[in-house]
Amino acid sequence: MSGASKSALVTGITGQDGGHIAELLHEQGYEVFGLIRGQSNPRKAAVEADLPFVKLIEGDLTDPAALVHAVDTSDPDEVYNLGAISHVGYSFKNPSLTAEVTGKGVLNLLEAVRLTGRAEKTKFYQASTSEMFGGLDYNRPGSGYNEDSLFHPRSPYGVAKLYGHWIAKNYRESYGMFVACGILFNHEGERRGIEFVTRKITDAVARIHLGLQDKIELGDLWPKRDWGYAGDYVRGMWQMLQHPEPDDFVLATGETHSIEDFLTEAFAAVGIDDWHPYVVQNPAFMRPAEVDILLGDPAKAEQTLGWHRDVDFAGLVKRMIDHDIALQRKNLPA
Ligand code: F7E
Repeated sequence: MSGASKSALVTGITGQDGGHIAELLHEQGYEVFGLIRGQSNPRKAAVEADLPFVKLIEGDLTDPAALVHAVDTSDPDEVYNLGAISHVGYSFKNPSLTAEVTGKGVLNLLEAVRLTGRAEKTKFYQASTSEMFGGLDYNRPGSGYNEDSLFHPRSPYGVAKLYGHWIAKNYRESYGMFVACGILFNHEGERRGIEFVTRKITDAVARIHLGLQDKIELGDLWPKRDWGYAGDYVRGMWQMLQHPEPDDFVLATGETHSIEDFLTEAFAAVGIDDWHPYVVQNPAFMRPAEVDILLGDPAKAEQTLGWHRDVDFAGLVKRMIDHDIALQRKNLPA
């Protein structure tokens, strides 16, 4: 199905998923609008260079009037609400702001769609997250979390996302809006921010490989995550909005790996067998409450949407390392 003559509004356009979905929508022929916040957002120039086809609209998820303006300007067939304070560690330090942006921001955007008379026209994708499950032992089914699993969020971020998830479902049930919630497990790639553990590792390994850095400081190394490739996951977001019925879907790989596994794979990619001499643990990167293990079961998305992931764990680490080595080489003096 082509998106020719369709319009989409993407919040979180400066983030990893915003970049991937904007490209996908542009390739499908959509007119793509992106919400960008801040008086002088330092990432604006990078977005303009990376995604020149995106029409940027200034506004903030905490500002209802700005969202009405954004929705009126873009007149979207599809809204992708990817904007959030998305760093779990940061959310412990700024819990109230996280509630406003990551939680109440969803309500503000849904209201902007509804109050401008677009409840029937506009399809809405809400970026829900595996952080809503919490990873606790008693709460984890053997085959992995699915759409029916219990929620027990373990961070201000997870709690705020749970509000966003339920208010999105509530607007589906209350107003008949086409609202789909994608419960996405960790997804990474070349566009991932350096503050997330995978990119922090691949950036450091690239620099160590090129002799630009000696060590990497990390927090806990035992937590396990179900890591997939962001490009595969944004395709799933789009598929959710093309499905005849609005619904909730888990996107995951069905595999889980510890941070130690990620280190092993990343260092092996540059020919280093033992990563221990390069890694220093620093309590500053540990969290007041940790999500021990995340493992998702994507069967519903696979069977209902025909979604599949192309990139596996080894492929993900390899493409991130290759990208970061090339990036560092570009910055080296000739
Ligand atoms: O941490 C541990 C950390 O920050 C992964 C977000 O996209 O996915 C992401 O949340 C694990 C945690 O991602 C460091 O304690 C150790 O156990 O890369 P992360 P996350 O917290 O899993 C979910 C699905 C989302 O929805 C979020 O928005 O790695 N860890 N040492 C570290 N983490 C970081 N960031 N930095 C370290 O130095």
